[in-house]
Amino acid sequence: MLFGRRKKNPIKLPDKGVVEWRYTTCGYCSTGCSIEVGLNREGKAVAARGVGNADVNRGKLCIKGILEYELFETPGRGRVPLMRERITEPFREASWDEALDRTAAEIQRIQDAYGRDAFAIVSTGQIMTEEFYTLGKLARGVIGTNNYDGNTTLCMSSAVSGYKRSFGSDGPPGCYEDFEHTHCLLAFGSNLPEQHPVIYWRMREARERRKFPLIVVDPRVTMLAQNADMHLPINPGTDVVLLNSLAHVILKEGLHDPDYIAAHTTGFEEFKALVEQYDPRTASKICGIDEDTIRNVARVFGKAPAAMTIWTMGINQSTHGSDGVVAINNLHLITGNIGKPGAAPMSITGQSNAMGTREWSSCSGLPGYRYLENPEHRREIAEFWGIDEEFLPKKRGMFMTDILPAIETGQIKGMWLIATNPMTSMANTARIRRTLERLEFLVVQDAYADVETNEYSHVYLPAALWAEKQGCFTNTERRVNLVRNVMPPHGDSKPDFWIFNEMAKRIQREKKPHFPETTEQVFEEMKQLSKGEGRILDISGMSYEKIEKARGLQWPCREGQEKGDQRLYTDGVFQHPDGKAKLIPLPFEDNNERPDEEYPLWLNSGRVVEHFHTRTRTGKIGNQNKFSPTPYMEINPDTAAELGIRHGEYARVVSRRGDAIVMAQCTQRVPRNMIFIPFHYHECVNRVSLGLLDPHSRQPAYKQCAVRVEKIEDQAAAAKLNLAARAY
Ligand SMILES: Nc1nc2c(c(=O)[nH]1)N[C@H]1C(S)=C(S)[C@@H](COP(=O)(O)OP(=O)(O)OC[C@H]3O[C@@H](n4cnc5c(=O)[nH]c(N)nc54)[C@H](O)[C@@H]3O)O[C@H]1N2
Ligand SMILES: Nc1nc2c(c(=O)[nH]1)N[C@H]1C(S)=C(S)[C@@H](COP(=O)(O)OP(=O)(O)OC[C@H]3O[C@@H](n4cnc5c(=O)[nH]c(N)nc54)[C@H](O)[C@@H]3O)O[C@H]1N2
Ligand code: SF4
Ligand SMILES: [Mo]
Repeated sequence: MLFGRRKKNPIKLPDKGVVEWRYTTCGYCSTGCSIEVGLNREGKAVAARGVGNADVNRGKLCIKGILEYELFETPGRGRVPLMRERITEPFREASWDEALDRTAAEIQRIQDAYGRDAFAIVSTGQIMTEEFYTLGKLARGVIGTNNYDGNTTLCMSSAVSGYKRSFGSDGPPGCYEDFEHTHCLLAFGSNLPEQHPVIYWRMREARERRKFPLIVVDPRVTMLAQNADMHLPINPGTDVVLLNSLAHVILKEGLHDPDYIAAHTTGFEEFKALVEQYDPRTASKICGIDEDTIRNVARVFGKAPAAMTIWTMGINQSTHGSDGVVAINNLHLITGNIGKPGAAPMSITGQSNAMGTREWSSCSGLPGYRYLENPEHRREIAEFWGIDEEFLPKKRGMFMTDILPAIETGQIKGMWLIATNPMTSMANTARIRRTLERLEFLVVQDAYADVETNEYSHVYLPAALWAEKQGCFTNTERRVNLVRNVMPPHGDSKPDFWIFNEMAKRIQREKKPHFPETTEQVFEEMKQLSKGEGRILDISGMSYEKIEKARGLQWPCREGQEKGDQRLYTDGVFQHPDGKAKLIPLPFEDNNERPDEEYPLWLNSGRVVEHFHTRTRTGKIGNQNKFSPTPYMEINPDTAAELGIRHGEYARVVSRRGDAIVMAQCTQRVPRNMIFIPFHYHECVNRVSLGLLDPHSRQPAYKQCAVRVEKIEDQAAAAKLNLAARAY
């Protein structure tokens, strides 16, 4: 019998005239998909496809990857360096020599006048690992400022801090293949189908083959929650309470693993005493999940032969972000769910190379997971770079979220921003604007000249983007993959790597490290530093050629190893000096802004699948932007009706910080006491957000603050204001 298609017209893909496919790695999210970009006879990028034999994505791509080749010709890109004396003046075009000389001179002027740390450098999770390493060498070994950090403080620093507290080192211990072995998957504040579509696809395939329970903890009914066996709509910011209570039940009911606890952890007694206080009845009053559900989830997790937890910003972006991560680790340690197939506390990373910066940028320490606080590490790096040991600071400086307030107080006078757009992505836009205006000198290095933060710069350096250059990204499962150079840089823009090397030549210091000329030489240098007894971040068994052939290699990959290790801590040895993991008691403190009479709603924020961050890229690609070109909020239909607001109308969101005009999208996705706004739009959610900082990780609690929503009578005027927020 003949079915469907055969009788109809067959699907015909338009022939784009591709004559050559070039291998590279996606530059958006941390999934790390291998992509091939198709070039036509004129050498123009006209198509993209997923690489079939790449283990990560097995031929799949999401909408961002499929359309990524269009990036090369997007409007707003920087072609030439720009300069001006004052930010009130228009820019004039400049040569690279002029722009670099002026920047180097300003860095030195500020350091001479106010001290070395008065010049700050803030980077990103979106350039290549070799670029990170080079920038680290420049910042730590040549410029010598301790106020050097990245936007990963807005993103992953709670995960980093939590891993370090529990295990003595950063590094997600599991891999995607764990979905194939797990018997229980807990997901906290992570919306995989939209934010990591290809990891979601891997998880779903595994779940279809071998049904295992998926339990989603998220105050919204996300796409992932819609596909879950159980959805726990938790009260915002209370995950630690739920996690303590899960541990309480597991211990009470003897579902823990005493042998694992005794052999591989310390601190059990203190931990046990603390979770004793979090019986499900008490916990349910705080976290809003009923006591039977808490017991049920604890049993499913505790009885599973292998259990896995994933989490993303719902945990990290909280005033208890670091504690939330430690609480997840605690749960895994008491049940021995780590270092074996299907069992991992697995932080899902954010940006394409957020891992690369954690590993090699020296932002929070020194390259290769070394610490400034460790004299041995300082000596090793100073020797390797050929600089004075005393030139290195003895402890880490400020986080990004402390650097900006230090501009307000006059401690920091100059700043270099690389591939990050704080005018849109930091909380409290009005305050950030005043802060940037105070700088004596700001240099912005971005692929786009129209990025909002550039309105406050004295010098703009146009950077090459993604596959206009070559280097590595590390993904969520510690897999290093290669971004091959597919196209030449746009206009006269230059790879960040070239810019760092040029800057290194211009800063005067007695002793300077050597700066190799190609990223591949840099990779070889990093390999040297990664070798060593007991080092988990070992990449010495990799090479560019080997990485491309394997479509990505996981670390540790030691010299002589064909493939890297899939999992960390398989031997139960952790990176604390005693080789044990720490169980850490986590008392919960309710310290965030919460709704009250004047501001009765929770404001939650996050992302949608078609956009990436501040839309410098996705806002310019028609087939992505068309799905959500307008700043909007998800609001519960009952709440909207009470306020007299109709679906599709504009409304005003007001907080103690400011206000924003958004379109109302009525949906049951959010509860009645919450609105949700994607943060992709300029002059929108971060005009109202608060972003209180986590004490350990200094990460902002973007996911929670209090607002009210007001109806707007004059819809035409509101539409104009709303339009102003759509930069493109
Ligand atoms: N399409 C797309 N993909 C992306 C990105 C993008 O911009 N666009 N960005 C990348 C980056 S850098 C990152 S960091 C990731 C982020 O990936 P995700 O963290 O998955 O995305 P978000 O939408 O920021 O937040 C996830 C969920 O946290 C929930 N949440 C809020 N408060 C709480 C709480 O108190 N507890 C719990 N348990 N959950 C809560 C929100 O309701 C939201 O559904 O995505 C990456 N992938
Ligand atoms: N309210 C709210 N705010 C949030 C969040 C939230 O959930 N809610 N999430 C936070 C999170 S997790 C993150 S990661 C941050 C992200 O915040 P940002 O870092 O500000 O976001 P992006 O828009 O990705 O900025 C990256 C910039 O780098 C540029 N770029 C891209 N590639 C290159 C390159 O190769 N070289 C150079 N030099 N430039 C390049 C892009 O054009 C863009 O301007 O936002 C945070 N802000
Ligand atoms: S899932 Fe992430 S890495 Fe894969 S194509 Fe989409 S944006 Fe790129
Ligand atoms: Mo992020």
